[in-house]
Amino acid sequence: KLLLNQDLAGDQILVVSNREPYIHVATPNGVKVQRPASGLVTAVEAVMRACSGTWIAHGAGSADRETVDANDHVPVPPDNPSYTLRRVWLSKEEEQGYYYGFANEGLWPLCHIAHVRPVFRSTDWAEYVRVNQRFADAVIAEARSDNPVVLVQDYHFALLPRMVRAVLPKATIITFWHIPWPNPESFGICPWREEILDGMLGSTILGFHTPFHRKNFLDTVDRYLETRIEDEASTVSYGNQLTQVKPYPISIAWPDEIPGEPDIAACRAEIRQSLSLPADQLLGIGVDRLDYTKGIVERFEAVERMFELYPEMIGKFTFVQIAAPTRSSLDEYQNLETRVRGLAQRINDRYASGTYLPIVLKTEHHEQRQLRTYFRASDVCSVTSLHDGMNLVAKEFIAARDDEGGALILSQFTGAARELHEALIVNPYHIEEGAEALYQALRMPRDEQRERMRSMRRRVRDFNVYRWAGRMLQDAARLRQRERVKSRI
Ligand code: ADQ
Repeated sequence: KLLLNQDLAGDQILVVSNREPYIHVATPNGVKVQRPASGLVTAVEAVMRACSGTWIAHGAGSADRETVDANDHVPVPPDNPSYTLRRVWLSKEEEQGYYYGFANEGLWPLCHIAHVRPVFRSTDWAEYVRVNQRFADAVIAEARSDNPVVLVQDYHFALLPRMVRAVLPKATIITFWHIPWPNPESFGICPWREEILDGMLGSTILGFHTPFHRKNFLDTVDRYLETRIEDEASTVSYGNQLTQVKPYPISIAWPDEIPGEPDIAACRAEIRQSLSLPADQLLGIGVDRLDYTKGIVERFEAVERMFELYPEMIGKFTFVQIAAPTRSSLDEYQNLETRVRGLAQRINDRYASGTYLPIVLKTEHHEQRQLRTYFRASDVCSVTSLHDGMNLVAKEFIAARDDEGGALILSQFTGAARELHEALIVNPYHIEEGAEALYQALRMPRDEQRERMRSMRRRVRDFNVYRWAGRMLQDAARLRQRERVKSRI
């Protein structure tokens, strides 16, 4: 699944991410370990299992805080340990300022153009700097040599590459930015734009999902820093440091055949029964974190508009939205939840009758297995992000459809839309277009579904998450090899 490049064999690999690959939760029977549903964890864990490195993460709410050893080294996976988990324990103030404040009220809306105003507070920035330094110190403490391979994940750690570089100049630092990168004007409103760019350019390799985000980043660097950019070689030269900036589109682990999994007909029957819907009900599905970038309001408005335009769908079509609560302590997220609930209620008040509900809203986290059953049971999956780095839900829906059935509606503002051309591509801000796409999807002939799904399945299977990790590591190995040869001359 993942061929670790020979040239990296024996090298130490350190991962830094905000979230842990294993969450320790308290239960009546003691501390139990949960695996979060995340594409990143699947991909990066494959690397860690192959090379037995160390994964450094924020131990948010972990129940084993009191019981870990003084250095906090936990062997994982619990059933068959092959690498080490090391937590950085943050205080309430640090978590508030670094995670909720600067990362999620500042950088998140800054990078996603979703017309939510970023909030920049000096106090949050101070915590962000401090926490990046704490994680950088952890990397440095864990390094067994002067040139480990460090995999830095996401917008929580923009400053860390430079901080690690200052102490370990020979380290190979690969930073992957999981969210979009905006144009220079938009990014320019950040009061600490130069510091962020300088921090990121401490990386050896900097990865984005799409060539478009990569280009925005290079334009931003060009605007605000004194650098030399070689577009063809994909490098930024800044001070005496060279950074390769490249697109690495993320994906999912293509699922193995699941023994005993109910077939599509059984999934369709199970979900319709559980929702008290008739066996032939048309079903739409949306799965997201309850985040304002995901376009859930626009998705519901498109459903409502379809009912206005095509009243024959009233009673026949139900849309199920599974929305996992996220960052719920922030005002923007509470406001969104109120709006989403209000809109679902309004549409239901307008069109419900008897036991029929046009919109079913489930605001809970679901197991991956349950999501897969919903994907298999649905006629259409709707991904209408206002802006999204990639969007893995679109790929999970495709992977779940081994019958080559179902239709995918996909926002043109997702990274996924750059690969999945056979989806029904929509502008989520254009409600009429969304309504028409939904109507088209629900009436799509089986042959057309098959044709579109078949080529999307082939693409997601071939460009899976192991390919994502493998390509980055391969580039790192090539650069390390070059350095080794140079140092021998
Ligand atoms: P996210 O914004 O979280 O990721 P996405 O790529 O869709 O967006 O991944 C979400 C994951 O969470 C999926 O695996 C999905 O199945 C799961 N999930 C969503 N709702 C759930 C629910 N109710 N219950 C259980 N699981 C749920 C960020 C970027 C994306 C980028 C990824 C990976 O914003 O653009 O694709 O990182 O780089």
